Amino acid sequence: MPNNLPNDFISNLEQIVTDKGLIVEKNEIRPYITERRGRFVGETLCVVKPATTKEVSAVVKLCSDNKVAIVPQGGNTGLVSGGIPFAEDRAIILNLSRMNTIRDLDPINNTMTVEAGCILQTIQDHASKNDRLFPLSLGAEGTCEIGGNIATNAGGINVIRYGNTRALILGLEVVTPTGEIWDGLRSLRKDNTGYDLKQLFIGSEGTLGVITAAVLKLFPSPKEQQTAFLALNSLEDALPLLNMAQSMIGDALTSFELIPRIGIEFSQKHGHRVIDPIEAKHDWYILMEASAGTANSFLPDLFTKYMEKAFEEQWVLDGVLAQNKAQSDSFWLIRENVTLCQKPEGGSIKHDIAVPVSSIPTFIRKANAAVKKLIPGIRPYPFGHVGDGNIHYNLSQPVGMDKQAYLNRWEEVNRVVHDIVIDLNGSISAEHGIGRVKVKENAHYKSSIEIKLMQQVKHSFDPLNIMNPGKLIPSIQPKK
Ligand code: FAD
Ligand code: 2HG
Ligand code: ZN
Repeated sequence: MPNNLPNDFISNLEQIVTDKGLIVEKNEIRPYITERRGRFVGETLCVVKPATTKEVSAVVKLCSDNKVAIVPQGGNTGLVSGGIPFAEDRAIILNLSRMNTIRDLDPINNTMTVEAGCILQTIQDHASKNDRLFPLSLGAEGTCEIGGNIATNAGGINVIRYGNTRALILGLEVVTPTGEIWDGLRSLRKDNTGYDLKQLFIGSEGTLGVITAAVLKLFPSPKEQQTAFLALNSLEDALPLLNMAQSMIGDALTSFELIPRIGIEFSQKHGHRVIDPIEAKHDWYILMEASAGTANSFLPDLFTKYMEKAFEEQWVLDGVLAQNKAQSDSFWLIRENVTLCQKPEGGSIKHDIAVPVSSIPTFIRKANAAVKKLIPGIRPYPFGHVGDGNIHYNLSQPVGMDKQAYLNRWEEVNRVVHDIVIDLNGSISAEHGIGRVKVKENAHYKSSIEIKLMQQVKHSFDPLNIMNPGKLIPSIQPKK
C-alpha cells in the first residue's frame, strides 16, 4: 500500500463501487496505465470503475477527504498521456467505461443524451439508426469514449464542416472536485444566463472535474456523399484547391485531408488491403469528401465540375472520384493506415500543429529543411487535417539509426519545429491536447498572463489540486 493512505481507503472504495468496480491486481491494472502506443507506463493506486453519477460523486468525495488525486480516464486512446497517472501523482484512475447508457434521443430537438463512458462509434451508430448524424469522427472511434472526446475537445476528420467537439455539445453533467454533482444537461441552442460553464470543462483534460454525461447535437444523416482521392501538382496547390472547394461545394464540404507519398508507401508496406487508387506516383494527395442531408442535392454534378476545373487549373494531376461506398471506404482505409503504419518504421517524433491554412506549405517546407539539418536522414511524415490548418507533423527516424538515440532527441526536435509554428502564429497542439507530454513546452510558448489565468481557474475549481494534477497546467511559474 502506498505511503500515508488511510487503512480503510480501499475498503471504502470497494463499498462504493460494488460488483467489479474496483481493480487492485497489478496484472489487471496494467492496460489502464499503459499508453496505447507503449511510450509510457504509469503507476496508480488502483482503478475504480463507477457505474452511476452518484458513485462517481462518492468516490470523488472520499478522495477529496483523503487528499488522494484522481485521474479520470475514458478509452485511454489519448496521445499526450493525459489519462494516466505517474508515481509522483499518488493517484487513483477513475475509469468511466461502465457508465455507458444512452439516456435519451430527441429526434425533434435533434439531441442525444449520453453517459461519459459511451464509445464514440456506439453513439454514431445509434444516431444513424435514428436517421441522424453525430459527426465527430476519428481513427480511435471504436475505442475512445465521449467523456474523453469532450475532455480533450477532440477534432478529427469532419471539423471543417461541423467544428471540434466543443461545437457539438449543448449540455454537461459534471462531478466537481469536491464531489458535488452539477446537472447542466440542458438541450438548448440559446441560453444566455451567465458564464457558459460547460465550455470550461470542454478541453480541460480532466483537471476541473469528472464529466459524467452530455447532451450532444445531432444533424440530418447524409443522403448523398462524394469522396475523391486527388494527386496534387504541388503542395502549394492544396490552397487554391481548398479555396475552390469552399466556394463551389460550400458547406457540403466535410473533409479535406493531406496525405504524403511516404504515407502511402508505409501503408502499403505495413497495412492490410491498402491499394493506391492512382497508378503513377505523386508527392502529395488530398482525400476530400462532401455530403448533403437531402437527396437530389446536385452534389454529384457539383463535384464533377469541381474536379474538371481542378484539372484545368493543373492543381491536380490525377484523381479518382469514388463510384460507390466500397471505393470511398478504400480511400478512407488509406487515411487510417497513414496514422497506424508509422509505428513499424521505428521511432516517431510527433507534433500536432496548427497554423493559418494559408501558411501550411511554408510551415512544411521550413520545418522539413530545419529537421533535416538537425538529423540527416530523418523522414518527415506530415499528414492530416489540412482543411483546418492542422498537420500531424510526425518524423520517422532515419533508417538504421538506433531508436532510443533518435527518441532522445525528442525535445530538441520539438523546439525547432515549434519555433517555426509560433513564428507563423500557430499552435503547438491543434487537437490532441497538452496532457503530461506538452506541459513544459506549452508553458514555454504561452505568455505568463495566460498561464496565470488558467492556474487561477484551476485553483477556484480544485483548490486541493486533486483532479488530474500535473496535467495541462505547469506546477512551476513560467519565466516570462
Ligand atoms: P482518454 O485517453 O482516456 O483521456 C484523455 C483525457 O481526457 C485525459 O486527460 C483524461 O483525464 C480526460 N478524461 C477522459 N474521460 C474524462 C471524463 N469523463 N471526465 C473528465 N476528464 C476525462 N484525436 C483527435 O482529436 N483527432 C483525431 O483525429 C484523432 N485520431 C486518433 C487516432 C488514433 C489511432 C488514436 C490512437 C488516437 C487519436 N486521437 C485523435 C486521440 C484520442 O483518440 C482523442 O484524444 C480522444 O478524444 C480521447 O478519448 P479517450 O476516451 O480515449 O480519452
Ligand atoms: C489522426 O488524425 C490522429 O490520424 C492521429 O489525430 C495523429 O498519430 C498521429 O499523430
Ligand atoms: Zn488528427
